[in-house]
Amino acid sequence: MAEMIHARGESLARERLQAATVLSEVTQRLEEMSNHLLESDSASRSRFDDTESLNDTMMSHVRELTDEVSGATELGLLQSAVSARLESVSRQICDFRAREAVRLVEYNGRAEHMRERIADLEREAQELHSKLDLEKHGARLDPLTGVANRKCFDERFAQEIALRAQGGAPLGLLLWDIDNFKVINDSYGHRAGDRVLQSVAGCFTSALRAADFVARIGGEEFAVLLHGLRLQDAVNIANQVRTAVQGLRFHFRGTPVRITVSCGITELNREDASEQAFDRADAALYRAKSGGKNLCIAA
Ligand code: GH3
Ligand code: MG
Ligand code: MG
Repeated sequence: MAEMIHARGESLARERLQAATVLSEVTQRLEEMSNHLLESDSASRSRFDDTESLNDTMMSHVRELTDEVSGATELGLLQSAVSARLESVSRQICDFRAREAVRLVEYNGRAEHMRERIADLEREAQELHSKLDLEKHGARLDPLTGVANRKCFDERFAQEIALRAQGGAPLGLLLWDIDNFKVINDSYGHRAGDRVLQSVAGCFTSALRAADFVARIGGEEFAVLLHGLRLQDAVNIANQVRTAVQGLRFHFRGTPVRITVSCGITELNREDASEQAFDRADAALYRAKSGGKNLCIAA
């Protein structure tokens, strides 16, 4: 217990550390984006000021030119005044365009930088999502056998019961228990017992359809939900699985180990609560045990 609590404490601390790292990275990215917006803001303000001042200069040129034209008495003087003005106007427009070009290069650089940062952020968010999915998924699997755990079974069973109550397809519940498992543990050791659990779980998943649901609900106890099957079909499938387990050629350190399983089967009624259905299957499993084991019995 102390080890488990310690391990859980360590894993919580690790998760907290991961979350803190991700948060600080996100904060840094957000700060970068906010700086980018501030820079863009000040760049567009300086562009606005520059355009305004160009406009003012042009207006004053036009005003002065108008005065010069109305005051001119000689064509030669008028021509040189107009061409001086035009030269000054064209020089100022050239300068303005050069400043615009610099601003455009700066703007493109900033936009490119921001695009890269946003792509980074999206990638990081995606990775975080997959990691969270994995953790969520991991919390629902039995680490030893890789099938669903008790918590996952309880949730799934409650969902299936609700669907059945609403007139969903038939559903079979199979409760399994490995026969004489304590003897296997006592004779060959706990590690051999663990390997037997893995082999039996593997046998269940490979003998059943992908849509069927397999869970390890206790030490050497498994539950299976069979979709769309009436009682007799569920019994037939259960017997196929039982025969497959019996046929496992399991050896531990060169010694053949006989493995068999017993099963209690029930079909769910529309009015069943999960406890009722579970108890029926459990009572049938008990009969399979007292009837000699390596048996499948229907409730
Ligand atoms: P029966 O045929 O009546 O089912 O008898 P049994 O020996 O299989 O059942 P019993 O309940 O007496 O023993 C089950 C044993 O399973 C006891 C427990 O130590 C062992 N066990 C529970 N979980 C694990 C596990 O994760 N690994 C191993 N190796 N053994 C486990
Ligand atoms: Mg048991
Ligand atoms: Mg047992």
